[in-house]
Amino acid sequence: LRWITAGESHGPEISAIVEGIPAGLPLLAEDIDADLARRQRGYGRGARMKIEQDRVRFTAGVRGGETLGGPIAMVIENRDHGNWAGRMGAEPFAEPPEALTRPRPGHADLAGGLKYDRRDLRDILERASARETAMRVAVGGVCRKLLAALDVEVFAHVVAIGSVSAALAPTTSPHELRVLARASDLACADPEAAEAMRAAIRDAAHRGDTLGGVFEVVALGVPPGLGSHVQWDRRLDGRVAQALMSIQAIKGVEVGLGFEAARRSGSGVHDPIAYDAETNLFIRPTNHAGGVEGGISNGMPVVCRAAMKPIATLKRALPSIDIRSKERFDAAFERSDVCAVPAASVVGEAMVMIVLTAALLEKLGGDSLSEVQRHLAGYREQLARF
Ligand code: EPS
Repeated sequence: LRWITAGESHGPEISAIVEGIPAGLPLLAEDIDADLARRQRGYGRGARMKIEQDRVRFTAGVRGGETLGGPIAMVIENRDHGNWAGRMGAEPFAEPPEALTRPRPGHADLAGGLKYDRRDLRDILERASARETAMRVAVGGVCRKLLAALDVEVFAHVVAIGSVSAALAPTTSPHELRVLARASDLACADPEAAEAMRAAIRDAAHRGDTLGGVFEVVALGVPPGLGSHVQWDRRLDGRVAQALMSIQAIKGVEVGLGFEAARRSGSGVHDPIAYDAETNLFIRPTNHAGGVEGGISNGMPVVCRAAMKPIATLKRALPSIDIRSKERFDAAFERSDVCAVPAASVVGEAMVMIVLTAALLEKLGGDSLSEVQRHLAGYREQLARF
């Protein structure tokens, strides 16, 4: 599976190409649009999301509602582009737009300007923007369709915003978690915590500040044997960690117990192995490993978490230096989200779906959906005979 995105936040559109999805997968734009809409929602989002109405348009790789096996090309229109006439087009400017020379702390502005030698920092921030994550969600949406056809389901939920954490009973089933999270405007399965989170977001907004948080991604139905111990870049947990860490504003990733495992002794960490004679499958009473051992999925749900820093665009700006005058200023503020953790959780879901789709296709092979499904059935038979 190969994929790549293109596009600037206020350019005409953002786009993606994904190659390696087998032929014969039923795929409609509306399947993707449902995820795009979820990414746009969430308590704490800013004014830009009132302008955009993300919808995907397939421009290659899909015919009559089914994939063809070739590269799938998709575009999403940036409705805000209309407000950037003369400033964001590909043609030479009739009149040079005012250069953005004041880098915002916490953004790519300064590091990117230095690296690419751009004196108008808009050339950096337009691509660094989290607008790009809409396209990741579109690619993830294509993967969701394939995963569903292979009985794999992935969902995310928010477990913390700022200093408020969700308290979830250990008996909460993954199904309940998913339903509760979907019903919440914060993607949080604990309604009481969600109320406190909303208050914390309102409080941050009043103070001209922003908030980060933590979300968890859970993948159900993942067969054992995805990823490999034999080489560093084939380890499934390493691939999931890179995928999550690559999301704008993510500063930490955990798999299973994560950092908590370092505080416990071994007997409180490793999951005992049991056997279910009815299904002929090995089972685990606990899942501290988060479904991955030795870099290989072990048949338990894959569970990982990502920590998002607070949005770097602050109403009460932090000190910075104008790159032209070298003088100190307090950054100008236009608009921003106060908290985008619920949106990031939808992006995290997409990134994990992309990694699992790639790993499944590597394990199973196949050029058509029916061939991949046949290979999975054969592999499951092999597992039951082990
Ligand atoms: C973003 C800044 C804001 C966000 C944007 C990401 O956009 P603007 O600068 O136009 O107000 O709204 O997020 C999206 C557009 C989106 O679709 O998620 C940033 O600097 O990363």
